[in-house]
Amino acid sequence: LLPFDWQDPFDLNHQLTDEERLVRDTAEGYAQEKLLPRVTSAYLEERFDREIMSEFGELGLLGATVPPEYGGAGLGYVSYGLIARAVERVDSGYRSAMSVQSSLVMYPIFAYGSEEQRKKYLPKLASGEWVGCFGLTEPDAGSDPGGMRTRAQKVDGGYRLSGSKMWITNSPIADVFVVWAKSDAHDGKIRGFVLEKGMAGLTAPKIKEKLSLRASITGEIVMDGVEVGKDALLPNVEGLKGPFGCLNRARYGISWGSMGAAEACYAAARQYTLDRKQFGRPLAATQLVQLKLANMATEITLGLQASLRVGRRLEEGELVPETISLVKRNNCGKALDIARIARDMHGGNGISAEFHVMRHAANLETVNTYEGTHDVHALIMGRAITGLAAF
Ligand code: TGC
Ligand code: FAD
Repeated sequence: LLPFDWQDPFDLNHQLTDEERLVRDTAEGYAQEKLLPRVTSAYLEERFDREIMSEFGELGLLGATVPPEYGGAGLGYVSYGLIARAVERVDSGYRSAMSVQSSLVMYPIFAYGSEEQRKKYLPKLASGEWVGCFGLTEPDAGSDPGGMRTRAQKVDGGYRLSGSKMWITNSPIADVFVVWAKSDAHDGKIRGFVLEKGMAGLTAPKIKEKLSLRASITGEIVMDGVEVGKDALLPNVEGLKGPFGCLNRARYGISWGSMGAAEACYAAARQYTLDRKQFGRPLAATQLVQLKLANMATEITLGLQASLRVGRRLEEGELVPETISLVKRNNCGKALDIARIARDMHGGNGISAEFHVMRHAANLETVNTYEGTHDVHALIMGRAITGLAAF
């Protein structure tokens, strides 16, 4: 009989390849040694340290699935998920910076871009020399991105973009902007454009005073008649399947990442309740605390196993978007519950930045909302289950 491993009951470790274990250990080592020591001050001061992108790049953590000829690491989707899990074990905001760059900026340029666009942008995004952002959401179009107002008009030699995007991760520090607009030159269909910092009419003001994801920088993208050449258009996709194709990858990564945050909260709650004595015994010796820890271990184990399954299917070329909704929704919702309960188990100390759990809980409020809210993913599944769209 093997002993029960409280950190890995289903032996996920041995379901990984040697390469995946190496990627995991590299990402975990970096996250614990370099990210954890600075996260509290970054969070309290609402600051994203730009050099983190260069550090990610040096370690090959950006665009992990992009082929090496474009600067990526050429890894599989499980490795990508393991990176997200390691980084989000420290902070969801740091994982956001990584996943936007990898899945929402590098992926569309790789999958939908011209050869010139790939060569121009991907190596510098992979190294972290350039930071990217992804503009889909607008002030009046969040869950329903088909209602976007941003327009691209045909002009001599290219396009003129007008409109604004809201709640955009990385935008105030971005060099490269992947934005989605309805294009008059393409029968009003949604098309992707790559914009660059410094273009006339393009600004990206920071959104201040967030109470969640404070170590991630978020902003608007304001396009006031930004004129771009024809070469700014992503030539190989049109319609909402363009942005959704990127979101599939990012949502899948978030399913791993949110479990990393949950694991951090579970481990913290376990240690805290072992150390803390009330009524003459450790809190961990009480039935209610053990029930909570058992529930956490169960949800994390099942959630990770589900993400692994979806990752393996992606690697086999099987992409069923509703299964990605299933794991994104389940894992984010469960991680948020776990973080809130871990906060409670820490008592008063639980509200202190020093113990990390409340920061995770506050972050996971955003993670449960972005990339499709918890309820929108239920509706995506509901449509597939019933054949009826209830949005
Ligand atoms: P619908 O009619 O369902 O689809 C329109 C077209 O898109 C295709 N499609 C997909 N293609 C690939 N993958 C998917 N997952 C797809 N889902 C849909 C579909 O086949 C169709 O193609 P075609 O060729 O027939 O035109 O579209 P709808 O307008 O009814 O959409 C409904 C809904 C709810 C599914 C969708 O709008 C939705 O998912 N809303 C949520 C919006 C969202 O997730 N926004 C995320 C913004 S980015 C972000 O949050 C980044 S945070 C990053 C960070 O910091 O980590
Ligand atoms: P709404 O769509 O207005 O939803 C409000 C509420 O109504 C939710 O509870 C929702 O579930 C519910 N609801 C909506 N439609 C229905 C329905 N049909 N039936 C029942 N309930 C419904 N976007 C980007 O494009 N790029 C980014 O980089 C990015 N980064 C983000 C970073 C942060 C910190 C945050 C907070 C958001 C970010 N987003 C980004 C935006 C994010 O994707 C949206 O906030 C999200 O998709 C929800 O849209 P909304 O905020 O407009 O909410």
